[in-house]
Amino acid sequence: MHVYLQDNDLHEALRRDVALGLTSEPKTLPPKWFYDERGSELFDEITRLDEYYPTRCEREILIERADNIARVTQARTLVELGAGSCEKTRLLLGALRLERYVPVDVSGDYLGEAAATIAAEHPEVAVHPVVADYERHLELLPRGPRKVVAFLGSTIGNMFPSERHRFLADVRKILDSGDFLLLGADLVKDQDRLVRAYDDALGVTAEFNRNVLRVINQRLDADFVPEAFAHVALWDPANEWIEMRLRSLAKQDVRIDRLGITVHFTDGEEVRTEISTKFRRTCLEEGLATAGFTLREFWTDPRSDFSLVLAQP
Ligand code: AVJ
Repeated sequence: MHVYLQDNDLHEALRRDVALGLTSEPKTLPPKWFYDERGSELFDEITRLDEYYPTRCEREILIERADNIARVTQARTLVELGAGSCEKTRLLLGALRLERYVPVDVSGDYLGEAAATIAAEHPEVAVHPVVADYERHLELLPRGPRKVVAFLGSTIGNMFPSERHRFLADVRKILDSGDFLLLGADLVKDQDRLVRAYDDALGVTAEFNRNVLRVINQRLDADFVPEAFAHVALWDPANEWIEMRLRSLAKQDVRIDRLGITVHFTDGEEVRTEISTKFRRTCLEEGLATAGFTLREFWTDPRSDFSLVLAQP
């Protein structure tokens, strides 16, 4: 396993993000810190909720189009950014005739194990897991011809437009002619369905949202009371994104020992914890073109809830 990112780098990044985010006006926390062990379990639970359609839709498209992807790309190497449990890739590995699979994730905790499982299932494929941050280490990833870089699950929706454009341009730089980008992107739809997907009846997403406070408690010795914050999910029609927030249910002070700071919250004050952008085909096509890509395929599920895009340099 190649490790470009140490636990200590992550710790420093968390310190920076929390120090900056909680002293800003309005307060913010980046969504990448949801995913400790508990957070990853909660996200897993989210993907099985009735209201949360994206994972099911994307899986359906991947199954339906796997042979298509194999034919168009003739892929030899698959680089998967944010691979996590490598679950989605399993759907592709049967169809693609790969020489090499490179799952990339910021956390090596599950990556090694997931990669070993894939390697055992596909002895013909060389599996090279890489612990790296795809917003920083793209140029360190293995090159080689006939490569597909996959970025699935609509994680691209968590980036602000400027971050997204930079990210796509960076991916473009590591692709050569004959390579492809395979992108999962959630689509704009009825507002009520969108909000329900991020504010489910069982309250799993609410727990997932509050989990970032538990992560800060554990790693930075803070004394957040997660129950003292309400989960908020709202649709921003101008930006066409869902915004998740944590709303302080009272006036309160929170001590963050390892940063040596105390953060004050007014009653009702909100912390933005995530944006989840929903896309339209035209916007995706334009964004890809700006980054130097041509859209080659645009597949959706039958309801057009979610899209799987194949783009080339
Ligand atoms: C996997 C990051 C794309 O934005 O829909 C699920 C995360 N947040 N419910 C998303 C998430 C709230 C998810 N991503």
